[in-house]
Amino acid sequence: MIHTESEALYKEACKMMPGGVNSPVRAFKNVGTTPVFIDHAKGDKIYDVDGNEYIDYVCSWGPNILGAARDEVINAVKAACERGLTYGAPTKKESELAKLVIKATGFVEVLRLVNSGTEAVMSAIRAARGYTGRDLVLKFNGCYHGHSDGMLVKAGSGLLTNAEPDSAGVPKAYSDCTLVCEYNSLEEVSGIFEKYGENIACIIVEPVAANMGVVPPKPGYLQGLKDICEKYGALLVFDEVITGFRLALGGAAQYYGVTPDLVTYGKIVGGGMPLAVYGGREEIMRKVSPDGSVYQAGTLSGNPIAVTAGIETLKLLTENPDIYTEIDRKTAVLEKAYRQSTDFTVNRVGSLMSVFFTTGDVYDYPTVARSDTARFAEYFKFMLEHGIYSAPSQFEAMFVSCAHSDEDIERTCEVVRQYFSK
Ligand code: KE4
Repeated sequence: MIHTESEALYKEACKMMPGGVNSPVRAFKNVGTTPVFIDHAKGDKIYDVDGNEYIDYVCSWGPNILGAARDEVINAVKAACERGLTYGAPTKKESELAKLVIKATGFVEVLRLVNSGTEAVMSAIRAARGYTGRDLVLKFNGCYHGHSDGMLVKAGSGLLTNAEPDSAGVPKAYSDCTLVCEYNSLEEVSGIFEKYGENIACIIVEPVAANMGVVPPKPGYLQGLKDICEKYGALLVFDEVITGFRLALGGAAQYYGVTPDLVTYGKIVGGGMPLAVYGGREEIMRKVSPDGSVYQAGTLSGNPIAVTAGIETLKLLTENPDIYTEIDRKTAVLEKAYRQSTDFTVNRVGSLMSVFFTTGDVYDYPTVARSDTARFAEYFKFMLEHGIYSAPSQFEAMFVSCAHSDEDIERTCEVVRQYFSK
């Protein structure tokens, strides 16, 4: 494949934007090659500026569960644009989207629309703190919840200690309010709650971790977190920005049968537009301004264009439940091809999957960290050059959409077999 136009555009972009991108992972730094610049996408295909065609397993990091540029969504958004892009005032459509989320999840009673997963998480944590009157938040090593200061932290030096900043520009005062445990260890969580329980506002967790590659919860783990929260009067927050409306219409909460106190959604709920949600139990959400004293606001929150994309996407998912069995079946075909081609560890939950360039169980960040990232980079480049566009990092997930044809899945399996038989 030639990449001359991408290389030229990348050089120019780097002069004006950090890393030439508007989100770091897109810079392909983890795989040591020039990012491809995208011209357009349709269905399960994505096309770069040099005219190369790829089967897309990034799906914009999750939103494109229906494939890119789904006709019904595009047509509805086009019509909505004619009526104005934003009003900064309430609209009927926001209530229509809220009804779809409340019906789909079955446990969300009150919610607020915001513009990004980061904003949804930041706001949910503030609501949890406002409701409990407590300051501390517990998160898990390897889980990512957007770039609000308190979430950009890493485990402190000793066990059961406060976190440390994991980014320049995050004051220690912020990281002091965050605690970090290893994912999938209830023992560590119990220990931390014995020490800090009375001042922990909430646990925030990816019910299926997908930001260290795909790491499923061990049996009983999510329910165990809920039980510990109930014992100490803390709230359980599911960050379902990735899993929401993907693992099932009701997300991981439905898939695992565990109901959190608060939940965040992003990506799919906006149909590819900047829209995210936080919500949950009414008594908690009534704390949010203007009903309550927890302030949160946004100029473009619930704007009619993003809401239209979200409504059309959720309507299609609600009206076509077989989409979930289809994307699960297709991803299982991919999983089988990997498992038959390599001893490397494959984790899959529904239409989320990762191949880790290590062997043995991968169930938390330390076991993920055993992966050979240099070997992953070589695999990534081989796949890209053979027309398969997957995440440029060992620590991301593969996403499958209902637009992925059986032929394209089979073609991908062929390239997988080719790579691992080299
Ligand atoms: P955004 O602020 O990027 O919309 O959402 C943040 C976020 C929150 N919670 C979870 C579980 C997430 O996965 C994310 C964002 N996911 C990454 C992909 N791993 C977005 C891609 C990127 O950062 O460019």
